Amino acid sequence: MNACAPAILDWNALDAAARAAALARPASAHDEALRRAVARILAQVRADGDHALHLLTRRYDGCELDALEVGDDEWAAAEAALPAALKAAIGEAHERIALFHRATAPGPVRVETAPGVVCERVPRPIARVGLYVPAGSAPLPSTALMLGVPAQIAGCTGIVLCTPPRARDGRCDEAVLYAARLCGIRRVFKLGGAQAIAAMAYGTASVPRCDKLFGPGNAWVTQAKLQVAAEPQGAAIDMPAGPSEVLAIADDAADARFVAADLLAQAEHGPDSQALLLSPQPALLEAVAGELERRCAALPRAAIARAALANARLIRTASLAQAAEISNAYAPEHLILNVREPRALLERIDAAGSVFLGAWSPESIGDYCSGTNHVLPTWGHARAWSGLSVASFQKQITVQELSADGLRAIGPCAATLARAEALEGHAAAVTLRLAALEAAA
Ligand code: HSO
Ligand code: ZN
Repeated sequence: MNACAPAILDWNALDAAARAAALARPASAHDEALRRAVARILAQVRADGDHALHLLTRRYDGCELDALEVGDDEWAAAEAALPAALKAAIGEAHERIALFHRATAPGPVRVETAPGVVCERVPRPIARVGLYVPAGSAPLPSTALMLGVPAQIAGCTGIVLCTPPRARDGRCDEAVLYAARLCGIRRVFKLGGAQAIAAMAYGTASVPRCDKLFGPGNAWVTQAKLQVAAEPQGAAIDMPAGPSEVLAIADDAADARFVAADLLAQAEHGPDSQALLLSPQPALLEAVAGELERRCAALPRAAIARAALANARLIRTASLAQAAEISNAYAPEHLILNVREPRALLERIDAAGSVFLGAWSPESIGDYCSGTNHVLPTWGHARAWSGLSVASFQKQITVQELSADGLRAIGPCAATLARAEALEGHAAAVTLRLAALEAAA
């Protein structure tokens, strides 16, 4: 009774339908009722601005706010209240995240594609960005770093952060504020849910309008982001998001306690988060099932973890190569390769948000402080999307400059193509200049 560990499946004994079921994500929460409820909130904020925000915050967050924006007093109180060890850990994580994100930031590129023809690509920051930091079951200061650091490095000038206020005192989580300030963020609003997304997408008297919205959130937040992004002139969004997920591949060298701990770390995120384990080793699968059983109840969030483990799968594969194939089909947000030769297996991986190699690289480290970003594509979107990076906060503008010789060299190519498309005006913009050059020669 109350079992935590899911049954062990043998992949090669499953038919196509059972295989599809084994890799199925939990049903999407985006039903029609949610869609309509979110549309109503968006319309309300668009029409009534701050007034609607106060009303919705009273209804959904259970608090009455004097001001929507975090003021000087609250900033100072947050800094004073935070334990020194937590401040140091946030500072240390900030440094490594910044180090990795600076190193992977796109720089300008310049290529001379023909003599006298220079093509360039220059990055420019997205001016106004809106960051959402959830606080549903617990506030996530690490998410403030994962959004704030790349925004700061990209050079975004107008950075706004929304995070829900606490019902008990109408304040924001102190660690989220501290992390935001480390990233140079000065404007934080006590807003959560669809109303926060509406405020940043449309702008109100208090909240500046943003060009692109970032960050994870619950089904309401995600639905709100999808709706504003679909509007003509609507704010852009970082990526379609779903519940968090991990897929681990382990061999006989793996310590079952470590593997189970990684699955449980995922499971405690939320009842809808997913954890999968693939292994050719029946003994390892059995041992992990035993560990899940033993450890799950001890977690403070055991009820959440237990619910999530109901969606978990322990799957026996014929080989590690087959496990890699299955993983590619699933395209997990996080992929843990807890095997003897993780680099060799990585060669076979072509779809995953972030990969953790070997016995000593738990996902928790990437969640907080190795340096990589933890805002990653879920729900199979890793087949086509990447996690957040500095590039997500920039546009890449291309530039070209031709000398007279350059135009002489490649103008005829353009004119021929223009005529093939029956676009004489295009051809003339080139041939007129070529004629002028010839006349001057
Ligand atoms: N695993 C989450 C991020 C997170 N974990 C925040 C702990 N705090 C999605 O990548
Ligand atoms: Zn996590």
